Amino acid sequence: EINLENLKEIYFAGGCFWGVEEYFSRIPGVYDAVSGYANGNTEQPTYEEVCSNTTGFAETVRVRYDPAVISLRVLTGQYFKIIDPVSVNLQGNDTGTQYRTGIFYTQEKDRASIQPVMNEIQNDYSEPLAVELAPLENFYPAEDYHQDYLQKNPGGYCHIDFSSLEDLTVRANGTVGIRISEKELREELTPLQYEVTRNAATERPFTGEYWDSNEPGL
Ligand code: MHO
Repeated sequence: EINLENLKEIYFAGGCFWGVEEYFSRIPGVYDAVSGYANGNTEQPTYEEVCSNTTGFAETVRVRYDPAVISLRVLTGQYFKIIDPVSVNLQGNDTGTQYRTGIFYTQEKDRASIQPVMNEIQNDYSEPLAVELAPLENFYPAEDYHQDYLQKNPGGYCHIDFSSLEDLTVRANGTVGIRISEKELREELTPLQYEVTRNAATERPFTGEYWDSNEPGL
């Protein structure tokens, strides 16, 4: 039995939420990922209002995770694999405030887990990171058709190149992001961890691979 009270949440804005949601849904220890709109200045925005670029919302994914399986630090490291952290309001083909990058937290102490990862990433760039680190001000789940979009629309628009991520992870053998089989996953995780991981995937068919997020990579 999963105790939902043990789950934590963090909010990642990384461009079009279709791909971001799909990505986090695949990470073991992530219980669920929900697409929505965060840190804007109206209430209950529609997708069209968010696209009008006058409401200040960022397409954002709420990630609920089990901290016994994956730490916020590792989760943050995974986030940086799928964004361009120095691009201002631009991810993939998509431009505008709606597509800004950001990590929005609900507990002040989460900053202390996230900031060191950002500092380390910053060392790799001469420009300042464009990623906002800020408290979550508001979050509205997006319309149903935006949830699990890439599961409902295989081959649909996705600014994240999942295939290049796989190549990268093969080369980075032994670090975060290597893909492991379900058999290995079962052997490596405690029954509770395994159940949480499986639960993240119950809504969708098992594809044979999961992200191994147990190794600290950053
Ligand atoms: N370029 C994509 C973005 C969709 S996303 C939900 C489109 O216009 O369909 O922002």
